[in-house]
Amino acid sequence: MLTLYGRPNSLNVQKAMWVIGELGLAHTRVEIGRGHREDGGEPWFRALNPNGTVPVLVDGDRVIWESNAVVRYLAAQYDPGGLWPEHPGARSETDRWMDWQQTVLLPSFNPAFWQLVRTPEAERDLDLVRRCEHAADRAFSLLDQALDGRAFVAGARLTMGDIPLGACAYRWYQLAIRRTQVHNVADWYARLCARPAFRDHVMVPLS
Ligand SMILES: N[C@@H](CCC(=O)N[C@@H](CS)C(=O)NCC(=O)O)C(=O)O
Repeated sequence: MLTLYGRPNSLNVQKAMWVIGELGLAHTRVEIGRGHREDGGEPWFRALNPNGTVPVLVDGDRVIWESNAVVRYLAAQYDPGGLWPEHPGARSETDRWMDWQQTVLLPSFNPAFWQLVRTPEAERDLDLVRRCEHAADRAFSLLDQALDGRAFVAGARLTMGDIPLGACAYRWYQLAIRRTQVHNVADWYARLCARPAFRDHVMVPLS
């Protein structure tokens, strides 16, 4: 039995829950987050993840933190040949998008999310939001090119590479910002929205 620690409106928790939902894995989700890191974390939780952040996955005596590591673990352990491409070359085509999500895509618009969703209206930095619009447009345009002629980011079927990207795309489409037209991304996003596990675990209210 898997135990997943995290709150449902956390982007990083959503990645893990989406995979759990896709694969129909038996699990318990323990509600935790928002306050743990800021408070320094409770000792029992810090013992699981010294960062004090969610998600944390416990599978038997194994503890995994960092959301993309959780996604990789679940894919490799429970869906080899599916979400987890077996061939190293094919796997690199999914892997690179997971790293790109953390290093390029999320930083491009995450400050806008914090301004528009987590900051009181009177204190918002709208110049920062405008800068994020441009950065996110550039990042999603790059993804748009990669999705040209492909149903999913690594080819014809959903792989773990789509998971972090899809969770980010939901946020980007929800934010009250200006967005460039990216038709391949829109088509891919529609395919994700047709998946029950995506709807159940990613398409939830932002705040
Ligand atoms: N790089 C980490 C980031 C984890 C992270 O920052 N998680 C946030 C939620 S998305 C968190 O734990 N925030 C504090 C909290 O919710 O108490 C990952 O991908 O897992």
